Amino acid sequence: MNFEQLKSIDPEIYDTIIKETERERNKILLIASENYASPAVFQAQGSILTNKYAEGSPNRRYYGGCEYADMAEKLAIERAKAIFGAEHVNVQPHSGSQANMAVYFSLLKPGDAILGMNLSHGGHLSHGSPVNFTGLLYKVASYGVNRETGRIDMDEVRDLAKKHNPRIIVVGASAYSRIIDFKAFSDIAKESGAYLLADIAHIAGLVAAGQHPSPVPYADFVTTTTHKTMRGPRGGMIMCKAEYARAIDKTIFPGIQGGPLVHVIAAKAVAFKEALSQEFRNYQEKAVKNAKALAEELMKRGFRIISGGTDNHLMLVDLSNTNVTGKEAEEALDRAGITLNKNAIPYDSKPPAITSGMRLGTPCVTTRGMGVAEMQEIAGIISYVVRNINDSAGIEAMNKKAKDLCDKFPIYAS
Ligand code: DSN
Repeated sequence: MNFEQLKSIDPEIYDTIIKETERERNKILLIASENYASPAVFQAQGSILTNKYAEGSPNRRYYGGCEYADMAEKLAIERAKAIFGAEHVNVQPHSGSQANMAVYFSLLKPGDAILGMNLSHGGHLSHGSPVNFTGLLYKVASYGVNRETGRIDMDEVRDLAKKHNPRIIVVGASAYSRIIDFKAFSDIAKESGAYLLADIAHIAGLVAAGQHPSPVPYADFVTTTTHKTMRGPRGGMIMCKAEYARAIDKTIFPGIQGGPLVHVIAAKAVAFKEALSQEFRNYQEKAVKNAKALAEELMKRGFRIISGGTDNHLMLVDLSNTNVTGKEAEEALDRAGITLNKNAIPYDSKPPAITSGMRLGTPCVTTRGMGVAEMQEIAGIISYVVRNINDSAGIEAMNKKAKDLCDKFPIYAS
């Protein structure tokens, strides 16, 4: 990547970008919500389209000169429809939270009830956490996972829906490793007269590639981010039935956003074109295989995985039997060249800044071409570090192993 002008005008920011590039090249990134976007995505996102104001939607803008902004946005919408089969798509949300906010604001009044997955069991802030606008504005009821199975208990969801009469049921997670039964959620939503919002931010790439069942036939609204497994630019998107199109578009603009980020929308279009390729389908299949292999190898080494394994791109490791907290594991592993995040496990007794768990995902390592053999090697490094957390020399040796793996699977090489 060529940053000559940036280097001369702002050497400090140039230096920051170079250092981040080195970090991403030279560490094994296992944060389940991250990925390596392609240089084509970067080029669209870093393009001249950032200059343009285009409030409104294609062919209905509040500014002149929007003909190329229209082209970019129409391409993004058409490609998203081709990937997911949605009736209506809005590609303007700046983030996944904004996408969710638009759905809530289209349907709810403050004080209405929503039912979502508990953040501490793997849900998301914007599904009703007390510290989020959803928790402040709405009456929230939360479902979790069963203590024994680690899986969503559909009987609990049904009972809570009956008891709380939510106007929206939210399904989707940021730390749940099992297939989500969207049809079962849709049945419960219908029985209780609620709308169904499926937030597929984590699994969108898998859904796009047929590695996870799609919620599109069942949910009234489907939201996602476009980075994570979709491997595009950081941003959000809403899909919905045609009958809600106008309400959603109006809530996004002028309801909660101003000018769309045309450069990001163009980059979303590029990512969607990539997502329509066979290469992308193969990639998602491999990411799921790699996650299974990593989970199996960790279990062989005595680690407990919540729910006993994974069906998708991530897993949640319970560290309770290791005497190491999530925070300690995250820090020691980073010194060993592996970046992941501490994560609360269901029914965690430790606070969110400490936690008893860690979350691992395979989107990044799979993008750089690693496979099952490398997952086994990575599990070995993780196991050594967690079990020898005070052995600085050993951790240094693991760091060398991690670096060798990165060198074998280069990313952003030029
Ligand atoms: N922060 C994201 C994650 O890491 O899963 C969710 O938005």
